[in-house]
Amino acid sequence: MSETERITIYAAVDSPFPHRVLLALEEAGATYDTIWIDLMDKEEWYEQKVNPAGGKVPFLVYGGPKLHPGEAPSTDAVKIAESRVILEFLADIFPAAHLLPADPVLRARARLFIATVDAKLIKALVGFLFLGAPLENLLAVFEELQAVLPPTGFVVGEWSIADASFIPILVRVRSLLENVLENYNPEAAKEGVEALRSPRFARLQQYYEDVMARPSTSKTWSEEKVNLSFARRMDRFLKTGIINNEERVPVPST
Ligand SMILES: N[C@@H](CCC(=O)N[C@@H](CS)C(=O)NCC(=O)O)C(=O)O
Repeated sequence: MSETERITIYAAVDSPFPHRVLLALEEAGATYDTIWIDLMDKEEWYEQKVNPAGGKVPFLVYGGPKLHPGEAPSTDAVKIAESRVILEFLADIFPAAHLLPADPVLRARARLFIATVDAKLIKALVGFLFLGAPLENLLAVFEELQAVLPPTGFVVGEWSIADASFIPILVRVRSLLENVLENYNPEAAKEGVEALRSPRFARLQQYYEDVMARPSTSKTWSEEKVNLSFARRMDRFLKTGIINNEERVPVPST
């Protein structure tokens, strides 16, 4: 398989999972096409023709001709779901980009970090935003992740797919607390902003500055669009109890 196969990534602006893949593609200096999916108004063709296993994003197509919205990828193209799997695939097909370090110990650390983000951070975030879980649960996971950061640099020193897994959530949480959540839960928003700026999170603040200075972040982080989209999702949630296409809670009575 050559590195010159066409890459198409199906992404949604509000989801952190495709954002992971976009970051890694930018870091690899890859040429790729993005097809944007609106998860709040998802068109049938996506699940029917592209990703029949749940219609989730991200979804990567490797090979085949140029794709347009509504088209099915060619049968001989490689098709990969799950952001973690896609990140590893990109590390494999772009070895010169060092998206994973060569040292087996650092590789293991990167993978463990990703596993922790997936197992704990996402759950704590959904719990805080939609299920009434305390902000402190989310902060505690940030603290746990901060504790494994080296004194300087990225998760395992050089930027890696471990950073790709974490950055989309970190930048979303910061921005939602600062810009959007005050309209829904002003006390928690204020508390969260203050906490993340406090000495408790000094290392994470430095990490955030380093991340924001990275061209891959500025090219892929659509802050305004993400915040607008989150507000749409939150308004729907308050009316219907729908968190996403898999989770729904009873609408709180007023
Ligand atoms: N474990 C998956 C999670 C992907 C996922 O849950 N994507 C959500 C968006 S956050 C999705 O596409 N949901 C389909 C929908 O909302 O219709 C990954 O890492 O790629």
